[in-house]
Amino acid sequence: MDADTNNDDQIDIGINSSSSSKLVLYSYWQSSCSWRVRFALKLKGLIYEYKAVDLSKGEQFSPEFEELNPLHFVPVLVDGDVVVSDSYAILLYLEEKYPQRALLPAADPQQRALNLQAASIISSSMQPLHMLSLLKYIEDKFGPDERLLWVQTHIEKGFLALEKLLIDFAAKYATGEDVYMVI
Ligand SMILES: N[C@@H](CCC(=O)N[C@@H](CS)C(=O)NCC(=O)O)C(=O)O
Repeated sequence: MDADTNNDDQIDIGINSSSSSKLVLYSYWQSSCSWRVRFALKLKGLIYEYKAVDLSKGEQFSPEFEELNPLHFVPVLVDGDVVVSDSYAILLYLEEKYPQRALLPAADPQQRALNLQAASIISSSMQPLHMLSLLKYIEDKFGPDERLLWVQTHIEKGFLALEKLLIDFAAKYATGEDVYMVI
């Protein structure tokens, strides 16, 4: 059974979390921003409840979800009383709160910066430029051809920048021999 297609699933993905608070992830199966967070939760062996927000049905605009994120975007992570939206912020929150299986290399500032920079390129300079609502806006205003051109231009620009950034560091994984924030 695919967890992504089901509301309110309790997903046990590893060892118990170090906190007694319950982690809840609001996500959508096609959301790459949410995949990042799910990878991090998995690496850290954290148990969480998965709540599907069906972006195709506009569930991100429900009053309940708006309370969590007025921008109407997934992912949102709820950890007890703490609510964090935006995948980059969630990754940094998880790293601080649950330090097991680090997402950033501890001893090497350059490697840390490399991971943060690559993660930021993806989450700020690439993905938001082809999010659902923006693409709909472009298509409505300028038509489907412009939408495709827009997506291709920005994805290509981002990957060229990433390639240049990582070329001297990439090994088994994007930034070296280990899995960190950027795989
Ligand atoms: N910078 C945000 C971007 C969030 C975002 O774009 N989320 C998309 C899914 S990957 C979304 O909810 N889109 C809904 C929409 O565009 O209406 C992050 O990394 O979390």
